[in-house]
Amino acid sequence: MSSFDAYLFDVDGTLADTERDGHLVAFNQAFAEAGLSWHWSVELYFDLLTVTGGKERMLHYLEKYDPPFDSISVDLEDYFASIHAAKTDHFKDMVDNGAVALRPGIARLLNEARAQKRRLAISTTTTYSNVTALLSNTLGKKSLAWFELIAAGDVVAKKKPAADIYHYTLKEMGLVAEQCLVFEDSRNGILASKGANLTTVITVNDFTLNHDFSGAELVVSDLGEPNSAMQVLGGSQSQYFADVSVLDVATLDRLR
Ligand code: XBP
Ligand code: MG
Repeated sequence: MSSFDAYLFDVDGTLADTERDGHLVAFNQAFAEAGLSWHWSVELYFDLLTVTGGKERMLHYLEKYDPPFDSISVDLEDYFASIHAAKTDHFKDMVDNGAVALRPGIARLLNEARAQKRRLAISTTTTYSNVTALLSNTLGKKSLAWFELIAAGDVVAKKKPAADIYHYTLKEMGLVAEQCLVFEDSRNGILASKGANLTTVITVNDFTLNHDFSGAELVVSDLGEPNSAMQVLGGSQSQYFADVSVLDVATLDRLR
């Protein structure tokens, strides 16, 4: 059987459930500090997450919800960039204080993949420093070197659902699509990965459970741990995983 040469990981919702207890809290802290009366609820954030990228999400909120805003005269791009920088600091502080844990099976699979010489990369919309904070605080600083590439945030012009971040990752690593397996958690994520013709495993979470994952080869609850089986929820190749309770390097190669 052939095997995947590289695993490409999304971050938010895939490596960790960062949104509700991380990004959302950080956005609200940054709004309050900036003197804005904005406060995003979990329900509202669920809707706002359809737009990827924190700066883009704030602009979308302003345009769609018309919230109180008396800074009309400011350059919106600069203004949101400064709020976003403060939000990023808050997010990193939370991660540094252990507010976010890796999802089931992530550390296990990363270790197995390294032991079996699979190449690893991150392909994400989130800000670069959020990724390094998350990895350092969950897997240790040394884990940054496990990833050949951390492709993040504004490194590409168009964020997910555009496929740019995956095209960028393939080009930087000298890979073709057939060699890679992607891990994503959302509709925007699979649109991006499939836009680059990449085989994709979806691990759902509370925010994305009901998303349309058409095109995914495998949709699961999580990667599973020996003491906590994952559930297969769908995907075009799901029939090959009926006997599987933990996704590891060997079982994932069934997708190749
Ligand atoms: C993640 C995002 C990010 C995060 C917040 O999407 O869209 O915007 O919500 O991080 P994906 P930033 O998981 O598909 O990569 O504020 O740094 O953008
Ligand atoms: Mg995601």
